[in-house]
Amino acid sequence: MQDQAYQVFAAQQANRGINLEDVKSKLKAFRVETPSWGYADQGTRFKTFKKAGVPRDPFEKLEDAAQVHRFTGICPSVALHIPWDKVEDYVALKTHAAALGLSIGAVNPNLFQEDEYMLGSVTNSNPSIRKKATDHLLECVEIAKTLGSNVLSLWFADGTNYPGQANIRRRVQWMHECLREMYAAMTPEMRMLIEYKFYEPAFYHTDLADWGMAFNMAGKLGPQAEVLVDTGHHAMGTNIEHIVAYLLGEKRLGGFHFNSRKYGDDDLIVGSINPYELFLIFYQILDAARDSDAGVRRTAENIAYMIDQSHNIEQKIPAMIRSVMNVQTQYAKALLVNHEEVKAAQDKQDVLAAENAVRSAFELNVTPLLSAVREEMGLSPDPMTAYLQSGYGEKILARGVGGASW
Ligand code: RM4
Ligand code: MN
Ligand code: MN
Repeated sequence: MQDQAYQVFAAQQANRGINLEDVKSKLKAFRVETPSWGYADQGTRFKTFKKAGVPRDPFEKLEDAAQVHRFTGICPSVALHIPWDKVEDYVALKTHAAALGLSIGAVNPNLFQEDEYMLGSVTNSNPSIRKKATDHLLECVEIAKTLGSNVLSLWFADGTNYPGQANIRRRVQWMHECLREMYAAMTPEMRMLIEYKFYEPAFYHTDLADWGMAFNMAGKLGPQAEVLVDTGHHAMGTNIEHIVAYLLGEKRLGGFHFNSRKYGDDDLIVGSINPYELFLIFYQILDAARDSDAGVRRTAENIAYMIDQSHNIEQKIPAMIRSVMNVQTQYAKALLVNHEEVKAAQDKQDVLAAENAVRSAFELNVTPLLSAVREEMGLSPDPMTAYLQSGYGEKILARGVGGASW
């Protein structure tokens, strides 16, 4: 049955002028990183519901992440948040990851948990608090070195709640000073990814509120600093794929945090709200991967794809698998855009044909394609069912209630 569906699909794609072998090899090479904190208990500002089976420490978070990789085959790295994932012995953590077939991905310094940071971390008017924040950033560079990670991913909760609360221009300078020190400590292989968000926890202004501010900060720091786009960090109605295209054109797009949002920074399962947006993001990236400028192509090929999600009410491992599958589905659809067809329509200034060339790829059913790719990778064609039937979800119940929060 599956084979027949695949044959029909393959014939259809040959007719559309798509090189399916190329599509399949890109799907096999695609990787997306999962976040350690997505396996922990998380909540809203009202309540964190405690679940049975939640990992109790970073070692167990990696064990859960290994399950996502085992069934999807495309998630071999895990992002850490420090100090949420602080351990005595990072070499032991790295060894544990390797034994599970994983590596440590982005190291995320956390500058929003301690009382001193209430009025800012790297932007605090108190120099000793800025020093403490900078020391933490430097500590994270060292941890990344020990873990063999080359990505430092920065998000700052810094901002103010009221007009006049602080000097906005001065705060940006302070942030720049701290980040300059961190940048100088990085090895030449390391990348600093700078994330922006327009509100929350601060409600009047955020020091890095949008892509332009992150872009400007990255530009001031140097070529190893790039912008990270978290899909949940924009005002309603923002055209995220436009931001993506612009950053690609400027060779400053470093990575993504994928998640879905309906209203705010909701951190819902990727692709659960607006899968078309995700598809259009991938369309822009794949278009840039064909650019005549080698630098743009290189940027498009070096994007760090990550999930940044929190699970308040759902089971965490299957929720992560669902997100990974949804990302893969939209990537697969975007790989089926016929760029020559789009280009021909653009050259003729045929608006309807151009829009149709893009949208029609989104409307294709890629299930036969993904099933075939997974089988060729030695995986179950249906990772979700395979996980649910594996017994892992039941086995971890023995951990009891009261695992790690965040
Ligand atoms: C923030 C931001 C960061 C993430 C934290 C947990 O809103 O998205 O990337 O590390 O949440
Ligand atoms: Mn994020
Ligand atoms: Mn967020």
